[in-house]
Amino acid sequence: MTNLLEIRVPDVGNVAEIDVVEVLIQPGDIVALEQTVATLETDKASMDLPSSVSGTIQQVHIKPGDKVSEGTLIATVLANEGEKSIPEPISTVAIVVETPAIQQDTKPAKLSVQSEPPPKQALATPQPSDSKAIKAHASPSVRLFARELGVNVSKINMGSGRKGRILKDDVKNFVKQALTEGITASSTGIPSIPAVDFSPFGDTEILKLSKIKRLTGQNLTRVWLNLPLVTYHEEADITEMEAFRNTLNGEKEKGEIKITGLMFIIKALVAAMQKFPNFNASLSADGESLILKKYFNIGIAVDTPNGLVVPVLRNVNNKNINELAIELAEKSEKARLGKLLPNDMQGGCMTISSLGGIGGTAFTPIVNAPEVAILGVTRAKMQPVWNGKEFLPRLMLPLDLTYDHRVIDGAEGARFMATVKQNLSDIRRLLL
Ligand code: CAO
Repeated sequence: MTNLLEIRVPDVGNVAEIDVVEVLIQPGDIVALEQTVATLETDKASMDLPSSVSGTIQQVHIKPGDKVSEGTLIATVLANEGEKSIPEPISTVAIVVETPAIQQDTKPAKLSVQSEPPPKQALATPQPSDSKAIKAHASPSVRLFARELGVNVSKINMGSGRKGRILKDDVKNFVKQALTEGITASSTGIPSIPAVDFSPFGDTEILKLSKIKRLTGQNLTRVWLNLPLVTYHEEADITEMEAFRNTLNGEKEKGEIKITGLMFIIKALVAAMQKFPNFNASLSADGESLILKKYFNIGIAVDTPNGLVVPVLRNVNNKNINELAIELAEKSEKARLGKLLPNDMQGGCMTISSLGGIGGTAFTPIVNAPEVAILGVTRAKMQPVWNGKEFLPRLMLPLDLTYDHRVIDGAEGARFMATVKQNLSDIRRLLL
């Protein structure tokens, strides 16, 4: 024998013409007793309509936009064995009043207010008080759903429901977007830069950012927000190194890859990393230990038409200057043609960002986390240097070291750079 029961709108206290804003069931759904089947809304309040029976939905008699009142048939349900429809009034109808904000003050006749658990920490946002969260138009079940996922509904600007009401799908989309975009300044509670209409000031054109630029931007933001960064500036006298480099290049056959100062910088850096193992390390995700690396791979920031990429030169300690020059030429060419594979850009221990071919006197590069430091290089310049007796013209190379201050102390950074400087000023030291 079939046991077909009905879900109807209970006694809602002389309120007629209540809007149906969301229907949460469809034929075939299994509903539990008290499970929300629809969200109703009056001018003043929003309420979740619970099922008065458990079983399988046979037919749904309402749709969003309908108007209902006490007794309106909501759905017919093939009830579970032994089930009887609960006589009205249904025990609890959860209600949220849109304004004013304080939910507990609301005492509509015959509707009991369902108290909801305190909100969890919102998804990457500081949690405003719940009374503020009520500003967002969402039913109690949607709020509860949002809380279970750690989402603060007040962060969802506009829902897709009637009059901008936030629906379950809006919460799901918010979570999806947050997961896809990763961390952003606004998701940390830092106010985002407001959108500006530039049209009053003149013509504009929209240019879509390349994928590399968008990914780099996200990564840089993540590092900027997570790492306490310090940049230390130093200068190395590369007069002798430059003379040696010119000699080497003078000996090269036509068409052979020339050696730039960068190759010596890579070697000088790795020699310093061998002396200061903290620079060849990454902080563990829990921030409690340091992972020391026994290999020496150096990333080189390469400027390409699509944005910045960082190919990695592996086991640099085992390669000579010429091998490094050839490898960097190949990898930077591949980078500019967009042909680098993910593997070409992985496994770096420290990165060099060299703007020396372009110019500059100093800059503050951002660490390529999970590495702990990055070396910036700008243009070498002839300068008068005092040797204790006289000024001599010396070729001075500006260097900028940015480091993660959680791992590297200021004095350690200064000592490291003193070693890099020494290695460059007297490249015989690289033989030691
Ligand atoms: N001082 C003076 N001259 C320098 C110099 C320096 N610090 N660095 C390079 N030069 C000279 C080179 O000797 C070369 O001169 P010649 O043409 O006379 O031989 C010229 O500048 C061009 O060098 P280069 O840039 O082609 O070669 P490189 O080995 O120094 O650098 C690479 C290679 C791939 C790092 C570079 O081409 C590049 O892409 N740099 C940009 C990196 C970047 O955008 N960084 C910013 C990241 S933001 O953090």
